[in-house]
Amino acid sequence: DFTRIAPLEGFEFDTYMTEKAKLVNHALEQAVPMQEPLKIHEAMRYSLLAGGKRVRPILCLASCDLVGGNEAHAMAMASAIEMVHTMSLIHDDLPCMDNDDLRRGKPTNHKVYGDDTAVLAGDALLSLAFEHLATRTVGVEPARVVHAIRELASAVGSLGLVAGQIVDLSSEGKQDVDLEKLEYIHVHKTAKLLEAAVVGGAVVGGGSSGEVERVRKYARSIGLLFQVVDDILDVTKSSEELGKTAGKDLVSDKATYPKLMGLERAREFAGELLAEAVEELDFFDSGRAAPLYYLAHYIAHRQN
Ligand code: GRG
Repeated sequence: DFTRIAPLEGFEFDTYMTEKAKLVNHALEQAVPMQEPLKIHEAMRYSLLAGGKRVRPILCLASCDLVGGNEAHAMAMASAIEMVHTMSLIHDDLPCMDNDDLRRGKPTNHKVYGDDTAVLAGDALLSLAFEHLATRTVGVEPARVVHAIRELASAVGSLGLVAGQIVDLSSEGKQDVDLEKLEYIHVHKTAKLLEAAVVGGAVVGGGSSGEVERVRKYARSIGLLFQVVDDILDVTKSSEELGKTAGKDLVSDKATYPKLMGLERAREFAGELLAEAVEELDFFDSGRAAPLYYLAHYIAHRQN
């Protein structure tokens, strides 16, 4: 159901997003200052501060707030998540992976700094993410910090983002990608990091294990939703561009939800995932849940 009644009259979602993105950008700016060696820090900052919607760090802050935590306690986690996300984009854009020239409306990291520096900028951001999370999460019980580190590490590694990427790369140009494999790729490439963001925010925010598991379910649904909507947008946008009913991804080789289940069923599936996500929020105070509620709707209805 795409049209559930909003739980909080007067919640200004756009203002919320702008304000939180500003806070995140400020924290990221501070987390990676310009210093020697200049070249590597310039390359790290180039991609990290390139603009991005900051959906993951905002989810992290919103989840901390949901369980009654202090937002300042989740800022290091939120920044670490965006560092990991950015490094995955830098590496994904490399010639040995997707070979993309543009990202966030700017030339990709390797186009500006060369492949060697882009690899290192990614490595350095990955390492800094964990250092930052471990050293800059203050006022939180150490066991909770360790828990947050563990969530992020498992989301990134060979059973997380890297798993999704390797299966995706191995599937390229093959015709055997069925719904199960497509879901595996998306759950690992996209949903795992969203899950770490939301769960990490609840963990450092002092959430109970019951609350943490509820937000994990929310995150899994919106993670897959993010990708189903992406696939739908790919089709509908390219059909608009082409002025045809069948878009690029209905005719190209790449497996997508609309291609494997049809556009209408993919839309229904997105609606089901949205409903599943917001159902988990019913157990929380509706005022505190409003940002996550609107974030789920934002992911479902975004136009780019
Ligand atoms: C993580 C160690 C490690 C290596 C990287 C390359 C790789 C392994 C994984 C690829 C991950 C990848 C590129 C996933 C796609 C994620 C995705 C949905 C990106 C788009 O996210 P948005 O729309 O982008 O939030 P902005 O620019 O707004 O942040």
